[in-house]
Amino acid sequence: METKILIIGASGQIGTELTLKLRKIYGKKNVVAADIRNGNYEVMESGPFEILDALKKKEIIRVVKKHKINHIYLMAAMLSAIAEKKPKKAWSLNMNSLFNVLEIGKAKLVDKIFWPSSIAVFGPDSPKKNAPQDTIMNPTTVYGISKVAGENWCNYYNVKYGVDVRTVRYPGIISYKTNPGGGTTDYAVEIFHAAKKYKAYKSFLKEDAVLPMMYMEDAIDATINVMQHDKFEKYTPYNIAAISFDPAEIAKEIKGFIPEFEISYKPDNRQKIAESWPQTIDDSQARKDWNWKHNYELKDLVKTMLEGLHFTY
Ligand code: AKB
Repeated sequence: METKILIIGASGQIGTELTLKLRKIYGKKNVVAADIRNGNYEVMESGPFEILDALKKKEIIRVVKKHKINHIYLMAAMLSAIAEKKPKKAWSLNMNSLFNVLEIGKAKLVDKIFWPSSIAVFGPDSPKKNAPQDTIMNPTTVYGISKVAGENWCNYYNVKYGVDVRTVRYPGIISYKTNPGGGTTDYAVEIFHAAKKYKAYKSFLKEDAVLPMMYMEDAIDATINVMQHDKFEKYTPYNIAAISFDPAEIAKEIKGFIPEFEISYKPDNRQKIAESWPQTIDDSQARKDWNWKHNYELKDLVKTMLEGLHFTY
């Protein structure tokens, strides 16, 4: 059967680049982008697009039937920092959008679902270094709580109703093509724009706030690879890791390209969120089960970001 994909949240940071990559692999007409707002020019022009609210199940079903969709990627979510400001709205969006899609899986209207989780599932009680996939979680953010709950619901629908749902836990994702919005790891994208524009950046995280990060291309590969894998014995929310660094380290790398670049620090409420997350995570199971590997080290990422942004400024 031909793969027909629906991406909900296709105008967001990861959704945008995921849409373009999936269209390259599966063909433009087979990948329907959907979001509550229009996407960028490339997303809108390169294939079918539907305005779609992830909270409206009937609407999702209509789009699924119209395009004969069999795989859904649910990328719509409210991220950690903004979710702290709008807890109920975040909970509603993050959970109810997932329920909608899981119910569609239960009704056998689609046969595979991708739902992303995050390093936000971990909390202050989790190991700071090399946090295992299965460990004490106890997240202290609304976003983290929604991700742990979501993972449990994915497992429930998988065991009880045989829904094939797949999950990776994203670290902070960095790209020059699309901007994140409302996350704690957003500084690692902002810093490049500021370096190019002003040769200076004021970080909202402390200089030694080490967090797991990843270049977008690696994140997209992980997402597509976990979906392309034949069949998993059980639902597994996979840790995926690439690099970990703090603001001081990335600033030093940027200085290698832009010697005048200066970083200063004014930590805000996002520092507390960062402190609740691990610095590094153990992704050995993903590496073993479906050959996950990252390609971008810190040096490659910094070079690619600065070269990519060159054309934007
Ligand atoms: C955030 O900072 O909220 C996200 C994430 C780590 O899931 N980038």
